[in-house]
Amino acid sequence: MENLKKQVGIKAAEFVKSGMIVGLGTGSTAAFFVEELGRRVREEKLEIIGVTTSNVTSEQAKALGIPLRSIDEVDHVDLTVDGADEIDAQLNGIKGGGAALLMEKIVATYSKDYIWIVDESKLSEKLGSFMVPVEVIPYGAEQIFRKFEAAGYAPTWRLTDTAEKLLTDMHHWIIDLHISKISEPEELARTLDLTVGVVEHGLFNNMVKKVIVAGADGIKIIE
Ligand code: ABF
Repeated sequence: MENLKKQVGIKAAEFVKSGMIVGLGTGSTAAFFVEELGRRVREEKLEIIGVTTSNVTSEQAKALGIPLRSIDEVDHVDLTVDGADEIDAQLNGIKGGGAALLMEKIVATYSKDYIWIVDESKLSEKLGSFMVPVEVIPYGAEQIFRKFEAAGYAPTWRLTDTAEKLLTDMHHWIIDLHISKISEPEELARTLDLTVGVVEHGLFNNMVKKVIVAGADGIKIIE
């Protein structure tokens, strides 16, 4: 599996040209993309500006010598490459398994081009095999949790290894929804968007432009 992730990470780096402002995704697959960019910066003198989607990715980019700016220090992002947890046949996706969904969605929003890199295990006919992360403000979060229970979303708190509520890079909590089949992801997204106290959620509908998938029979690009 790691080899498939590495393949798509390197493949996606081919879309990066000198002079680009590049959104750097989070997760184990995106880490291969960032690593390849670092190699090209070092060995090919690739000139790019990176825009991070998490503290973890910032640390990786800094260690690789990739210049970084915050999203507010650039006019736009030319290309963002990121991982995903599940993608349906319409290229709607679930992200946030890595608890970085808020910064990832912000950077994706200001990106002219947007690519996901995944191994084939992430592809589903319909979303729902992976939980839907929902980032919430701590004050009132318990009320939201009860609302989700009543709605039949089978919510669970995103916890640390020591069973504490995980605090995201932007200092919020995450409630994960376990909804087995999501036939209308845009309807669910609207419901979540209208829930007071929800900052953002991991449904990335109609956002990605291209998905690079590595599988047993090689790499394919879906767009
Ligand atoms: C990140 O990539 C997250 O949104 C998503 O959860 C994760 C997928 O991680 P991996 O590539 O390690 O499967 O963007």
